[in-house]
Amino acid sequence: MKRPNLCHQNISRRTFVTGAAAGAALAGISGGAGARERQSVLNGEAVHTLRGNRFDLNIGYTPVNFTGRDRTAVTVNGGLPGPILRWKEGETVTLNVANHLAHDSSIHWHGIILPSDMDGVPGLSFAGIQPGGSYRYQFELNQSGTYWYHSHSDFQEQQGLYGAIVIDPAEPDPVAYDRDYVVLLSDWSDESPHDIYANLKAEGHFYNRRRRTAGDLWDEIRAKGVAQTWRDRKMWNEMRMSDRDISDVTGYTYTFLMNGQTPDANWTALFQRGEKVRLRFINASAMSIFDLRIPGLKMTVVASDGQNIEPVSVDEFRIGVAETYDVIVEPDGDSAYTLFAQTIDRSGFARGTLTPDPALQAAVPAMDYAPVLTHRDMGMGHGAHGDGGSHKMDGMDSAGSTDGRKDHSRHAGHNMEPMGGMDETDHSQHSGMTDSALHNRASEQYSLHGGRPGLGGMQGVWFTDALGRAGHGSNSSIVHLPSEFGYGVDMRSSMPGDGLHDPGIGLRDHANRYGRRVLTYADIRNLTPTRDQREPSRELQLHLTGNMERYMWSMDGIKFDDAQPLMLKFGERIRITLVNDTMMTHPIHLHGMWSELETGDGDFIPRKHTVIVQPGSKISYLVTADAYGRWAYHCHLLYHMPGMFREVRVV
Ligand SMILES: [Cu+2]
Repeated sequence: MKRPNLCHQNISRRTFVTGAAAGAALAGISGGAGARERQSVLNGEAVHTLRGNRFDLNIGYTPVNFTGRDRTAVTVNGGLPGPILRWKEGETVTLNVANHLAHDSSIHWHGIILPSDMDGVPGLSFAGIQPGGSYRYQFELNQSGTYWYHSHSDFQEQQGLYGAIVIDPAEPDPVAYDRDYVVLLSDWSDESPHDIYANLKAEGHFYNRRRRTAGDLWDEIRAKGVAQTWRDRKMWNEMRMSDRDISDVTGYTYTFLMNGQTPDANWTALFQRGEKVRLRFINASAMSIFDLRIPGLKMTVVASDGQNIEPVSVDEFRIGVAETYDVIVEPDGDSAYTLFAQTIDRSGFARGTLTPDPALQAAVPAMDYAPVLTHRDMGMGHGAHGDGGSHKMDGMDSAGSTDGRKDHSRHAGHNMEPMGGMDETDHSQHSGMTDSALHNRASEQYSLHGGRPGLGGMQGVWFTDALGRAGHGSNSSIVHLPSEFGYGVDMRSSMPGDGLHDPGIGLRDHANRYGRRVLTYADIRNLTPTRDQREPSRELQLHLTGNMERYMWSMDGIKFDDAQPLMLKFGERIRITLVNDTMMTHPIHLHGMWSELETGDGDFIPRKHTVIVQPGSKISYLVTADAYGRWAYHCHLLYHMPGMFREVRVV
């Protein structure tokens, strides 16, 4: 197998990260669409906007150069990203998509509620688009807001096949603004995605060059003493994990793009004095989670995943792969501002500029410190001791004051294996209940094989009794199925943390350390009342599982190829509780239906299409199964998707 050697390529890491050697990003624009406009930006490589209700989209190959090396991207109408599609709520759009690739292709309209055969997932909702073939998508738009589209075939998304969708509302927009920009974030690699995947399969840590050094060791000993340092190291080593596994694919191969521009190319947007500017952030990355801020500007978050929310003023927010956030900013008329999107592992950033004057740009800030994983990220519940800071593994990642976690003491059990070195920590809260005890208890109380007859076989744990109230999340026990005890699963969270109030790894102390208010899911409240006011009739507990060293990903320990579809009954209202039994942050996307995130207010439940599930944490949302057919349900990290995937079938 061909293994790329980054050293031989004579490209410095800096070149990758900032795109320092890049020339023009695109060789030319081709494709058959009619009238075009440009986003109002300065540098010539603007993303085109297509308006109307009939579109001709051509998937093809386009030469690009982001790092000084010529490469071939897979694009829509020759653009990376593809054109911005600007639609109008209430209209029916028709999209004729032609495939000029040598391979099958597809376009999935992410977050758009539509019939199953228009969803664009090969093998589930249609057959895919063959080379030289085309497919006519047609559907009615019953929503407004910021969305995006991307290929659902092979690894084409990593190669550039993505673009923004903006749907203007039929009713007057509740959000006031003077101009708006799409800000689409993505990750580009000069390596082929198949090589990246092969490298990860060969070694899960291939792109993680941040493993500890001798200098780190001495710092740690100074901070914690020899004994504690040794215990912590021993634990991580025995688990064959690295506490710096924040991202699998990093700035060592990625150049991070904003609207297709490298950090050095500096995508730039103009405003005039006194204007309110709406920025529509879309994370169209294959693998990169970003923390976004605009130094010097407060951001008022007005929409999440296309849905209007009660405005929240923040300094920083995390945007998972496939999520979208719309913010309003009111920049000072005389200053330029940097749009700064650093990756979750701080291995690189995307950057752009918002300015009243083409001659002005703002400083590019240094990246924040790189976080390390802690006990709480393994679902071991130490965060439940007040703010979690008392059990941090080093000084870098205390929980801050953001925590509103519940008492998890009744969710007993503590079974991280191998467990060497951990016994000295404070386990007073844990009863030490074993997994088999949990199994027995679960088997007594709940059916492991589907809560209702006639809805399929083995498909996770369903709870039907004493469910928590709609909007307030799960109160069910954590159950690890027997399928979670194979070699494909190297960690199980027995006391998963609260995925709602925690801003996430690397952001927990930003309020204290930098005075930044960071958005959490708990801050999000829908602008309009919850449509479906019913209580859930049953609850599915689904575990996100994996083995990092072997780079295997699954749900409930079962990879997609071996899994049964999750069967839902048309019209029913259910709760899905996701338990993250891994140390990575997974953005989970349900097609065809909304994921109504239970953030504590049953009357204003926010609707999302993609939900971040933090390491060692759980989170719940409600789903109304109002769309017949076969739907994809998966982690949106591209290289996790082959395994961490389920079919959801509404019958
Ligand atoms: Cu994942």
